[in-house]
Amino acid sequence: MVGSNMSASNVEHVDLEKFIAGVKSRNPGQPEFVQAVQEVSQDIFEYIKDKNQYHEYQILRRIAEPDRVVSFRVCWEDDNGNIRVQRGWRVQNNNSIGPYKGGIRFHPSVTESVLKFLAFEQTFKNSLTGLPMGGGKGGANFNPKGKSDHEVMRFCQSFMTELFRHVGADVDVPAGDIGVGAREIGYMFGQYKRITNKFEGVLTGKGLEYGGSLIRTEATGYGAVYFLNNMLGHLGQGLEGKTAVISGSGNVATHAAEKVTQMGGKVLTLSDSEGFIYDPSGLDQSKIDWIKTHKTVRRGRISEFVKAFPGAEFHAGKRPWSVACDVALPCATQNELNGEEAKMLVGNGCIAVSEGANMPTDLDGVHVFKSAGILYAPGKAANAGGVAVSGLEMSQNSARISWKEADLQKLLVDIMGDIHARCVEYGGTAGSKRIDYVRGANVAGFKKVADAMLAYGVV
Ligand code: NDP
Ligand code: 2IT
Repeated sequence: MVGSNMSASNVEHVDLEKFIAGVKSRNPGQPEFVQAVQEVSQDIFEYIKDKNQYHEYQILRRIAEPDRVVSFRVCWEDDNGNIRVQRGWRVQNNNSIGPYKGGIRFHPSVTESVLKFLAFEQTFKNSLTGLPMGGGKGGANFNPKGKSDHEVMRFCQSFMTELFRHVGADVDVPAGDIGVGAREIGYMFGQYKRITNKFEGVLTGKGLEYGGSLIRTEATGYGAVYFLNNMLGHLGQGLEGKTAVISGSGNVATHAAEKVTQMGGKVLTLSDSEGFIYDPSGLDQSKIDWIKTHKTVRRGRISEFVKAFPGAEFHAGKRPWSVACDVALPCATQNELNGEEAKMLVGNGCIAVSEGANMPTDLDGVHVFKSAGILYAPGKAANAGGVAVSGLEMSQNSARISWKEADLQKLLVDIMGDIHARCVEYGGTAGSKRIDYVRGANVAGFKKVADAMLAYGVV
């Protein structure tokens, strides 16, 4: 490590306030990115206050400046023959510990700020998994809702026709995220293979027929529940008999609901962008399967659940945080849980929150959870199971083999256990059982990347 042998120098240390002011002024109009950097900075400044080399080498400043942001035009033709133009991006945040790695999001709300925040978070998350992956994220302001299969295919092909020059199995390995699932990954992989004439592990979340890994689909949601169970276990409790409120009804939410149910909990809610469903009798596997098919095959709305299951209620335009519960899993999108809603959860007796989504709780909400002292796992720790199994997919692709389901299931459980242990190590306080999981995840995620950066010198 370069820095460890350095003598104290005259280099001036920037303080936290100046640092944040700098981030704000360099990134105007990018509130999500600023929020994500703010969320880690206090913990990192505290951790490095007596570690000169991190200051001298400007490590956090450099992690908070993406290696590069690529933006490109994506033209496609809709079914009526209209030419449509979208903007696509790939943010390559940091590749100090491995190739850039992170999902692709297709949603009308995608901006450079959103992708920069996601790529920044991904850098810490991927480090926490213990696997050799750097941080990246990409996407486009394309709305797949209401589009035909052929429209989605043409869009994905056009997107990859630009993206292919920036990615590769040892360079940058994208995957799915909001609006990008098995269908979109298939279309993008097909186009990459066609353009480059290479069959390589350039994407993860692939179909099992062409290099995908077992349990990748389930991994994020399952992992978030394993993390929740680990937090409860640290206090001598478990999920059995606990009520859970979950938001979202996509890949992460439905698999989180499935695992909570399997572990003896009762899932009361799921949601989409139009409102939430509340089922007082709990969502069993057959109801969860109905939602999975309804959302991913029929591409329907969650409101239709109450027609199929009349015991449930649909609350239009509302989020589920007013429903009393023991544990909550926000699994939809960023800033979907604010300070007021966090107070409502805590006031109604919620003892643990595990974030399946990325940055779903806003800064006020985080403050409420932390000051209430409840178990609170930030997304970069709790939802790391998805990218962890992506990392295992990369290993299988490199070795040209496929591992068995039972082995992968065990690896996922072990990786989530290791992340929990790292959070305990860096987020604990001597003489107390209480763990600051936010600090633990931030510091543990930072340390590995930072030490690799010190080894490289100034690059
Ligand atoms: P999906 O596209 O499968 O599902 C997204 C869900 O969130 C849908 O129910 C959608 O509702 C809802 N949603 C999306 N945007 C909004 C919004 N602006 N307001 C309200 N609801 C919204 O995505 P995923 O399940 O894959 O991703 C969910 C979250 O988990 C994201 O934050 C993602 O970054 C994160 N994540 C995903 C991983 C993965 O492996 N897929 C890994 C780690 C984190 P609607 O159908 O109405 O759009
Ligand atoms: O936010 C995330 O971790 C993901 N969308 C998954 C990334 C991946 O490369 O599997």
